[in-house]
Amino acid sequence: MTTALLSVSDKTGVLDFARGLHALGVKLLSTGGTARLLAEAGLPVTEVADHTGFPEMLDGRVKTLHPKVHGGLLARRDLPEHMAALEAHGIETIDLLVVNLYPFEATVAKAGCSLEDAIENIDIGGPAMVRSAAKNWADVAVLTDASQYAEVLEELRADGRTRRATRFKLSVAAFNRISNYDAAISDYLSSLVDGAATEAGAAPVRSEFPAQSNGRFVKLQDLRYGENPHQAAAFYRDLHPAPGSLVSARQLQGKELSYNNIADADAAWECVKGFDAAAGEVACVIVKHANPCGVALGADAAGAYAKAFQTDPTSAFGGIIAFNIPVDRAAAEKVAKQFVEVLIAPAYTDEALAVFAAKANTRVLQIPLDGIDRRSTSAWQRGQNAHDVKRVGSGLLIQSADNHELQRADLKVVTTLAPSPAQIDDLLFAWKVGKFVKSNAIVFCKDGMTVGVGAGQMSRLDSARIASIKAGHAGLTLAGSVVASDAFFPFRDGLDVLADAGAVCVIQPGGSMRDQEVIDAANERGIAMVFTGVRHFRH
Ligand code: 93A
Repeated sequence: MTTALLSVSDKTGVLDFARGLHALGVKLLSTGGTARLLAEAGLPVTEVADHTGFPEMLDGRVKTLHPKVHGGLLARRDLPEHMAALEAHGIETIDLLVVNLYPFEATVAKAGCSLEDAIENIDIGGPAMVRSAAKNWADVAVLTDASQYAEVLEELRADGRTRRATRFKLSVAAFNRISNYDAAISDYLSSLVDGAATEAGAAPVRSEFPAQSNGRFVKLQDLRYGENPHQAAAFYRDLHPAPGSLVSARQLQGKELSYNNIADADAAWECVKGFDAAAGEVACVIVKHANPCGVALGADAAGAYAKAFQTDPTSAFGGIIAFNIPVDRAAAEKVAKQFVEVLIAPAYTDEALAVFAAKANTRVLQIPLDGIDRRSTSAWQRGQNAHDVKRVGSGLLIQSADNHELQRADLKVVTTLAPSPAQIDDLLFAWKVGKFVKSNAIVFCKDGMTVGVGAGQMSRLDSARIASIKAGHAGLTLAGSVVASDAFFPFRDGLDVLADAGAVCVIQPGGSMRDQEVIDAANERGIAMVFTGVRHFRH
């Protein structure tokens, strides 16, 4: 090991790393700002400009784009012709490269970032060096993140050089980094609406659906199989996941998560997260085959679970259970009485964990919710996806996610009878649950719990019938219940099924050609009905 070149925008940890290199007798080359930092700390450092004999120019746009840099990085040490060419041109080898790039992603993430600012933050020389070093990984170690400093220093201290496997790993990480960097630039530029017409200093107008999208994912784990055993599968996360999302789950115990476990856990978690425990909405959601089969609010976790379980004890067997508050011993003891596939909560008491320790197969997941800001205008900060994606043939359907939150003031009473304040609470609860039930969705509720769920039918009428049959099987009465329908009633027959079952209030979007027929039916049957003006299809 003879020479290292350091050129970093984010200077975190670089001084200690450079000190370590110096102590091992490594010669340090560096660009302007980085060189200054090292020199001020008393380290002997040669500026790249002095090394190449060519000054930094064009406001730093050309700093390291020189054959003395790229030749030193790219020459194959095992080829005599390469080494002879270096010799002939007076070029020294560079064996270690430390680069992190101009902060393009952070710059364009700032509100009001101008096009000029974005463009100036496109790093050219950095990625060029990273590519050269990463291509020549057999001889050169390339570090693109401060988290890599410690391991490399340790290897150098141990035997004066980095391990081949480490250099390969660093090269892969380097190509991933510049690929993600270029994707961020391409995504940003592709999102500009008439970018060339942007006024000097102004923030360009950006489209939510760019002309090209380079969605990036990082593998979290391989899965044993997919939805069925003959399908292979893996679990990936977004490059920058939102706080409080399933991908940040820590598995505290239990068998390996399966593909279906993850899909169901996401449905349960997204539904329970919709309730704000800090505002008194302590909730429990039980999911089976991607549909909620029991949702309830309670005074505490145990209370919410007991109610949610009552909705459909048969389906709850082997279900996925999610809470939006920490699980304590009382809740754990109740839950542990039946077979649970996956349990999810923001935290667990030690006593609760001790209860599950006896149930070795139950997968216990912990997902902190503290990073979420419910009042933020950014979906990401609220812990929600901004977009929803579905695969179709060789294409993708992308839409903004269904993040609509209905407010009390949005409700329009359309019947002679109006719901009482307590009934409105239940209607809003039913509506929130209905958003997570596959269409056609019919959700009967009473006293902050679901009492009958009809999901995924091809006709609304059948969903209504199924919800009422299931309530009967669970021994629950629907007399005095409220109902949410995720979309309008095309005819009065669906409403008649709800009335026959005992419902007294209905919440639905409205907007059917036959709204008047349905309103008349509600008045005739003594039902209070409110329109939301918004529907929640979920397929
Ligand atoms: O403007 S550049 O695209 N042109 C270059 O030749 C160049 N060489 C290194 N940017 C260039 N860099 C970048 O400068 C590095 O990727 C690093 O982010 C930054 C470090 O500059 P300084 O050491 O002056 O703070």
